[in-house]
Order: sequence, then structure tokens, then C-alpha cells
Amino acid sequence: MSTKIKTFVEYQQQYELSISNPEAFWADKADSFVWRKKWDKVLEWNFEDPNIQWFINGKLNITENCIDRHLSTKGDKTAIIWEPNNPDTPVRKLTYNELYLEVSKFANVLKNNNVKKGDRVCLYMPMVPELAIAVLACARIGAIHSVVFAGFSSNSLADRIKDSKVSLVVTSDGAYRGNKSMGIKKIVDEAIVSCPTVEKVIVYQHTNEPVHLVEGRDVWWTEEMNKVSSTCEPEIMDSEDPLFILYTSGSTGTPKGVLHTTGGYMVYVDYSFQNIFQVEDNSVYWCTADIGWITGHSYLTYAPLLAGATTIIFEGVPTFPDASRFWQVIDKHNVTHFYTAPTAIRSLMSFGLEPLENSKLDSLKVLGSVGEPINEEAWHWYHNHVGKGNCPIVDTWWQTETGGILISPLAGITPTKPSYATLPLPGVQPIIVDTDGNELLGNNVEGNLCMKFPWPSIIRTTYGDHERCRQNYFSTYKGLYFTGDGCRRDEDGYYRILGRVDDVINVSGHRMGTAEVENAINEHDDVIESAVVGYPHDIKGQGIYAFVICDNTTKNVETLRVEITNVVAKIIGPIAKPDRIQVVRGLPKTRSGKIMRRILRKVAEGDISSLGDTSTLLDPTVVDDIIKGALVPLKA
Ligand code: 7RM
Repeated sequence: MSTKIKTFVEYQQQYELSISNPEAFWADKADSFVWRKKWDKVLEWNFEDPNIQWFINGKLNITENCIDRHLSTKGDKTAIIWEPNNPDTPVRKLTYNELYLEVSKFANVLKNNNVKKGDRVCLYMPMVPELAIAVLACARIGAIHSVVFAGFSSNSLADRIKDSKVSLVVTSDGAYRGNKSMGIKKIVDEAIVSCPTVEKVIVYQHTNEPVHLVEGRDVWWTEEMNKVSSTCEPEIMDSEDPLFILYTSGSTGTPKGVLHTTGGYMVYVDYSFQNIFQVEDNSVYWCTADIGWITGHSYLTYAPLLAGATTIIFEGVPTFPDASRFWQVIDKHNVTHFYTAPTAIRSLMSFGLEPLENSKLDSLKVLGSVGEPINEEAWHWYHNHVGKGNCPIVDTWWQTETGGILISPLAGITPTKPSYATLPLPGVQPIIVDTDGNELLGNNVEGNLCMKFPWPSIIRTTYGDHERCRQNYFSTYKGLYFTGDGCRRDEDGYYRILGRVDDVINVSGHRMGTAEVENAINEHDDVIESAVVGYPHDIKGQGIYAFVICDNTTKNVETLRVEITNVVAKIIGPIAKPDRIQVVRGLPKTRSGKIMRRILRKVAEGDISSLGDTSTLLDPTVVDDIIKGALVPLKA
């Protein structure tokens, strides 16, 4: 396995090396894996098309690297610990040997159900070990997995299934979430009505609630598993064969399917994981993200297994049975590495220190943060009360499109600084540009964050629409990958992510396009038009503020708000419900019809002292009415 950086000086040397000779640098990292055939060339790339290829003509299977190669030394080591929603339900543990058997068997089940290399398989499941097993089984046979977070609505699920022409869906009867249980299979049934490509559905029994199986289409996980053998030779994949698709929101249109490939993704997530988290052989690593998000793909599933570590899959929520759950689980499993989101930390902070009082938390060594900027207050609370002042916090900046963490401290090795993601990993070349694309050199600068050189796990395309990939990430600034984030490089050269500069909002670490939410709101019969912006929210980071124009409706505002909220939950999912809905007479538009979101953002923030010039608006008086009806105390 690749050697870990152990000192700050070594980090600096490795960084220099990775810039002066990227191909030699990454070839060295890739050498530690099992390849069925070595690559001919490390890298070919251009950011114009874009066309990016790593470890060209290398042949491998990522699951052989996640599982098989550990068996001789770590077969009996725990690979996965499953902590159920209800703390009274027994924990499940799978050793690497057991994981090997389960993955091989389910890979054979997929084959028996007609899945072939390159086919798309959609996974719509709660956080049970079978989700990770299904992910790995797809990778074992070269099927492309598309995991859809089980909180998305049937409508969102259908869009994703259709976009990638999925032939098989894996799901469960139901899911538990805190003290609730909900149907999952029925959401799949609703979705599939409009998805003619789906031929098979495999159902894992979890909550035992009654479900309807469609004859000839739907089969039970367990019955299928009883029919197959427990060996499955890994499909030999090209380094650039697709590994998975993961849908993510952007500033325009519907979510796009970010496509990641095999060799580069494997090398980068392993390298970043090992160096950032510094896990050791006896570590117990817990990432609280759902496998439905990129963090759950890269740093709950693939990277910990590549590293031969023990990874926890948690089915529940931070506040069930009460707000001490995370801390209880940390003590219960002696968690050494804990990786969560600022929104969870802020939410738990609001319960005070009492929920922490019965937990020792003395197994902890490293804390991680991901998904959104972590404010200083939350950073210090996390550091002092969870880490007891002894655990470095790795504030890890990355995106679905980057595949792996690009900017982060290395735990215990490089400095930390509250609210800073700090320094780029070796191989990562950030550049800050102004709005015209001029590079801002030196320190103490602020602008838009781009990357000027590819790293092995960079997005390759957006599924079925390469032009959209080019447009979105590679056309704003010529020759650069544009992240969509604003960024400051301080006087010491440390990076601080300032948040999105496009029409993407980040609600509790979940990415959402304002256009996507607007389209959902507009589905309500009485809504004529809407405009959505983000505003600062104490716990969620950003909240969703919707300004809506309604037809001459007789309904009262409260009824409208409830109905609109329900429409959004139905069309996208509960995570996209607006926090505030203001019914307005008009929206601030320019004479060319463009909504001036800047003004709406200011109103939503409660700051009307600097609205800027409103005289160019078609009807400046709408702004006065919006201010009068605003749902927050306004600072003049
Ligand atoms: C991993 C993930 C990506 C967006 C990204 C940022 C924001 C993520 C941090 C962060 C500040 C961080 N993928 N973001 N991590 N902002 N500090 N450490 O979240 O595709 O879902 O979202 O999230 O705006 O562009 S994501």
C-alpha cells in the first residue's frame, strides 16, 4: 500500500514532486495496486473537449483491490460494521472474507438477472450493508452503478433512471429513519411506471412491510442469493471504463449524471484517504454520509476498503433516540476517525453539552468535516467538545465532480486553521481567478476557484451529454476546470472556501439548483412564476427562500405555502422543501426579463442597506412591496 506522508516537510517535497513530474508521481501511487495489465501511459488530457485519460490501457477490477488482495492478510478483519437505526437492533459485522462472499454472490445474482458489463444498475436503498454489497457487486461485473439517495421522490428517481437507461433496480421493502418507517419499494413502483428500460427489480427485505411484487419483473434478494455460487471472477476493466454515475445538481436544468471511471478514481480516493485521515491497522473509521452522496461512495465505501480499513455504515439519524446518538456510537465501536458534516455539528450544538456527558469519546483521534463551509463556532465546538482538544480536524473540500478530496489538511501532519480547508493535496493545482479569468497571483487574494491540471479522479463526462460537461465546467475559463466556488487564499497561502458563486445552494450539505426548485414550485396550479435564492441558516448553512407569484387565488397564504411545500417534496424530495415562501405581486426583473437575484438574495438575507441600483428594473416598485412583505427582520 502507498506510503503515507508523515511530516509537513515531506508534504512540501511530495507536493513539489507532484507538480514537476505528475506522471511519475501518480505512476508511483498506482504501482501499489493489483493491475491485470499495467498501463502504457499515465496521462493524456486536454480541458478543451475535455478529454482526460489516466493509466491508459491499464486493466484492473476495483473490487479485487478493495477485497481480494486483502484476504490473505486481513480475511478475518472486520470490513464493515453496520450500526442500525434502532440501537436495540443487533449490530452486524462483515469480515473481508464475508464481504468477498456476499459481493461475489450478488455479482452472480446480477448476472443471472441479465446484467452485463456497461449496463446501468440503479440502487435505491437505505443504509444497510446490502447497499455497499450491491455497489461492489456492480463494480465486480463491470456494471455502472447509479445510486439514488432514498430520500428523493419517485419523480426524481424516474428522471435519473430514464437519463441513464437503467435496466435493473435494486431496492428494499422499506427504510427506518428515526422513529419512522417508510415504504421504499412503492416509490420505485411509482417511478418505474414511466421507465420502460427497467426489466428487473431486486428487493431486499428489511422492514418486512408488505410489498407488491410484479410477476416476471420483481424478485427477492434472499431467494436470488440462494441460487448462486459464491465465487465470481472479477470482470477485467479498462482503466477508463465507467465505474459509476452519480447525479448532482447544477445551476441549470435537471441534475446531471457525473461519470467517474475506474483506474484514476481508485488511485486518487485511496491516496487522498490514507494521507488525509492517516488511518492505521486498528482504526475504526466512521463516515456518517449516506452512500447516496459522493462522500458515501468515495470515503465510506471505496477508499476505506481499498485501504483495508474497518468502515461503519450507520442507518440512523443524529437525533434518534436522542441527540447523544453519535457520541454513543463512537464509544460503542471505539471509533478512531469520525467524518461528518457541519450541519450535523451545528444541529447537535443546539442541544448543549448534556448529550455528550455520558460519552467518553476517548477513542477518537481524527475528526473530519465535509459538504459546506464550517463556521468557526462549529469548528471550535467540534474541536473542544468532541475531540477534547486532542484531535486534528480535517476540513475537506471537494465535489461530486472531483471524485475525491482536493483541499484539506493531512491529519496531524499539516496545519489546521478554523474554517479553512488549508492546502491542496499533492497533485492538485488550484488557481484563483477574477471574473475575467485572470489568475490572481500571490497571497491575500479572493476570487473564483479553478484547477489548472487534472487529478486522477476528475469527472470524465456527464452521462449522455458531453457538451453539457464541457459547458458546465470547462468553458467559463479557457483551459481551466471551474469549481463554481468562491475562494480566498490568505496571507499564509491557505485556502478558505467561501461558498458557491453560481445558482447552486447548499442546504445541509445537499446541493440544489435554484432552477430545479423553481421548476418544482411552478408545478403548483396557482403559481405563475417563482424565484428561489439561498439565505444564511443557523443549522442548515443555507436555507431556501422562495418568492412566488400566484394567480388570483382565493386560497389564503398559509394554505398556499403548505401546498407548494408538498409539491416540492413530491417532485424533488423532502430535502428541497423551501424554508420560507413569500407570495409577491411581481419579481424584480430587468427590461430584458432577467430576474435580478442579487436583490432577492439581499432581501432574503435581511439586508436592504445595499440593494444597489434598482432604477434599471422594469418596475422598481415591486422591490418596495417585496421588502414590506419580507419574512425576516430587515436591517435598513
Ligand atoms: C463532497 C461534496 C460540492 C460543494 C462544493 C462546495 C461545498 C464541500 C466543502 C464545501 C466549504 C468544504 N460534494 N463544499 N465541501 N465548502 N468547505 N469543506 O459535498 O458535490 O455534494 O457538493 O459543496 O460549495 O462546491 S457535493
